[in-house]
Order: sequence, then C-alpha cells, then structure tokens
Amino acid sequence: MTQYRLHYFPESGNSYKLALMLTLCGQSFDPVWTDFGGGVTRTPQWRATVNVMGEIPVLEDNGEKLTQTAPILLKLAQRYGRFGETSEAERFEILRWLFWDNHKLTGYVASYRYSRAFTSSPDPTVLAHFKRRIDDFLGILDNHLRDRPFAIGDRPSIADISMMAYLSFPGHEAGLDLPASHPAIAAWLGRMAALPGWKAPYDLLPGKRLHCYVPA
Ligand SMILES: N[C@@H](CCC(=O)N[C@@H](CS)C(=O)NCC(=O)O)C(=O)O
Repeated sequence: MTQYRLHYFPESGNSYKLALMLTLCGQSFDPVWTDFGGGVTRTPQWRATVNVMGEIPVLEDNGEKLTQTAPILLKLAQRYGRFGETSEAERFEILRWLFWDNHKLTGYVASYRYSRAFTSSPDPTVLAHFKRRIDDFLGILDNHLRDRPFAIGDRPSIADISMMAYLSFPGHEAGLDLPASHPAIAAWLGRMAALPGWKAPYDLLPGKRLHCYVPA
C-alpha cells in the first residue's frame, strides 16, 4: 500500500487539491504542516532538500517527493482509476482545464486571496488588478458550467478537483459570495461537495493557521 506524506499549510488550496483527491480515492496521508508564513519554503535548505521550485504542496509517494498538482492529479487518477479520462478527447479536455486553472483561475484567485486576507497591508492597486482578472475568470467558468454538471461533461474529474479548490474556502477570505455572483459555480461546488467522502479544506488540512486580516 502506498504511503503518502503531504507537506502543506492549511490555507493552501493547492494542498487541498491533493488532500481531497486522495480522500475521494479512499487514501490516507500523513499531514506534514509546513511553516509557510514563517518563510520556510524560501530557505535554501528547504529548496535543496524538499522542493527545488520553492512551493507547497509536496506529496511524498513512498518517499519520492512529487510536486506540481496537475501532474500529480493525473498520476493519482491513473493509479486509482478515478476522476480521469475515458477517451483521448476527455484527456484533452482535462488537460485544457488543468492548464487554464493553474495559469488563470488558481493563479489569480490564490494570489488575490492571500494578499487580501493573509497580509497586513496589501497594495490596493495590485488587489484591484487581481480582482479584475478573477472576475473575468469566474465569469468564464460560470458560463461553462451553465450547460454541463462538471468541467468535462457528465462526471467529475480532476479538472473539477483542481478548479474547485480555492473556491471551497470560506467566502470572506477572498471576498466572494458565489451563490449571489456566480450561481452556476455555486451549484457545481454543491455537486462536488455531495461526492461521497468529500471534506472541506480546513477539515482536511489541520494545524496552526495564518492570521486572517479580514472579518468573517
Ligand atoms: N502550480 C503549482 C502551484 C503551487 C503554489 O503556487 N503553491 C503556493 C502555496 S499554495 C506557493 O508555494 N507559493 C510560493 C510562491 O509563489 O513563492 C502547483 O500546482 O503545485
């Protein structure tokens, strides 16, 4: 049986992608809380020994350190025969949304939420720029989900797991009220949360939290 260790911090939606995928596949993992706020991932020692890219999450798979959630999700989907593709066309669709998520949706929502909620004096110009970008991306996703229950069609896939991660944290952190602003996204999040075994981010990622500067 594969032994997993997940290096994470609780506010990390990227970590949640892997924690949720493992959980939905019936797998357990040892949580390795990491002092992201204290700057440990910026240290030369951590980069030399844990992740040369200086990022969380890192998934240890029987001792092998894997990074980048998209290829890890693809690997887990193949290993467990869950949330992957059943045809070449579906594989293309999954990759298309995974790349879009990493570059656009997660890239901007994560940066916006982190600056807004977890730093003491965010630059308003930078925040406004991020917000304009995420409004556009959320609109694109909401449109896409109006005519289909999940990202690639009738069944949930790793593309959904990847894209839902940052949208599953408490709304006040990113200042989002998705049921009011993007009802198709809110309905899709509800369908994902109804999957057997689903758990919310802070239930899967325990431990000391960053100070949150915005009120709940
Ligand atoms: N594309 C990466 C993104 C990972 C990522 O950006 N992680 C954040 C924390 S959730 C991080 O470590 N950021 C550090 C930085 O940007 O310097 C993935 O999917 O694993």
